[in-house]
Parts: sequence; structure tokens; C-alpha cells
Amino acid sequence: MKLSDEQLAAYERDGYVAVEELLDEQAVMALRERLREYTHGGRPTGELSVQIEPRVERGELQVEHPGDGVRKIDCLVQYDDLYRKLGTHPNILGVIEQILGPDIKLFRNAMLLKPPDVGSAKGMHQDSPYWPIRPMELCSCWFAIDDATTENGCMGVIPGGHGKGELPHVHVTDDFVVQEDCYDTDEMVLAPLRAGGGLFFHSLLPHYTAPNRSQNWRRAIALSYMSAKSTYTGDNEKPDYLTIQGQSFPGCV
Ligand SMILES: O=C(O)CCC(=O)C(=O)O
Repeated sequence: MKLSDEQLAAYERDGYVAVEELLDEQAVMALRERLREYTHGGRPTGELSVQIEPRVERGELQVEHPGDGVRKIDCLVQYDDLYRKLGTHPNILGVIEQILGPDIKLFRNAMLLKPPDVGSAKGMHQDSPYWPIRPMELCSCWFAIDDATTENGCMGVIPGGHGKGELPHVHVTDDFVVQEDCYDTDEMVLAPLRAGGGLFFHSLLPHYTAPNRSQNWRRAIALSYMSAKSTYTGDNEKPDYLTIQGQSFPGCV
């Protein structure tokens, strides 16, 4: 799949663009069922890193099943065949290639879960400031496994906010957020998305998700890609980032 000239211009201007129907309903259902096997069906999570909702972890909130308290699962693309297909799907890569060029590596993939009534907010933040990759020009496809609605915690973004560069962030309880005087909440645009669609967004775009106040799950996987010409600036040894397509370059990620 390719963005039209208008969609590409919108991405560059606003820092995001929503694309519906990247995958059909059957393929999305398979992803949803596979995920449910990990959270509720006893499918081994092996090397996957699983994070629990902080309030559940601290015992402040009780859930009926442990799977109802899961907030994040990292590395499904590396670990699971269905998710590997998603992370390398031509409909997603067609768009990513337009934005990042032909040589692409995967920086991270994180399944972000908001269980009904339990899923908490993710405060307004930019991704790049705490990612050890330069330049700060990564692109994420936030792929909706369930319909993402204004009630269950769809994305909220500040259009054009990526153009302001790196903004100061501060620590708050369980989170790290853009300093309040650096953006205007009234400028936030909510971006509901049907399951199977993706929100492609720039790694400097300020974004936020509300708590899930509904009875429906909100699960989405953030697939974050970078140009293979990017530089790793972390203190630890550079991880072996997954090559998605094209070449690798000496001294680069
Ligand atoms: O899905 C969410 O709730 C948060 C998404 C997010 O912050 C991200 O993908 O960087």
C-alpha cells in the first residue's frame, strides 16, 4: 500500500496519517486470537517481556484473570510467526518505505493493551527523546488490533507538534510526560481507528492515550521503524536490530 501525495503531505505537515484496512478482518481476528492465547490461554510467553498495569502490580486494583492486568508485551514480531508477518507486511512497509526510504530496521515493537476499565492513560509524550537513535526521525505504525475509540483509549495527537523538535519531559507517577506549558491541550486531536488500520506517526509527535472507560478491549501494537542509516547513541552495546528490508551500513544501527 502507498500513501497518496496528499496523505504524504499530511504526514509531513501534521506528523501523522491514519490508514484504514491495512489488513482484512480475518487476518486481524487471527492476531487478536493469538494475543488472547498469550494473555489468557497459557501459550508460553518465553522470551517475551510482559509488563503489568502498575496499579494491578501494586495490588491497588484486583483483576479476575492475570491476563486482564497486562499492559504491554514487547518483541512479538521477533517471537511469533503471525506477528512477524504483520511487522513485515507489504501494506505497512509500502508506507514506511515512502517515509523512511528503502533501508529499514525495526527499533521496537510493543503490544499496548488497555483492558476494559483497567487500562490506564499514557500521558502526552514524544518517543524519540528517550530512544537512543539519531536522527530523531523514526516512524511508528500504531496498528489497531481492536477498534480504537474515544471511549476505550484511541490515540490523541498534537498535529504539527513534531516540528517543534525535542520538548522537555518530566516524571509524574508511573509516567514520563511533556512539560505542560509546552503544548496546548485544546490542540489535541483524537484519532479513532478501526481494527486493521494503522496510525503512522513521527517519533517527535506528541501523543497521548486516555484510560479505557469502556467494556471493550483496546489493544494496539506499535511497530517502530528506523532508517538503517540511523546512528545508535545508547550507553550499552548496540542491540542487534531486526533488518526489515534493504541494506545495513557500517557504523549505523
Ligand atoms: O497505545 C498506547 O496506549 C500508547 C501508545 C504510545 O504511546 C506509543 O506507541 O508510543
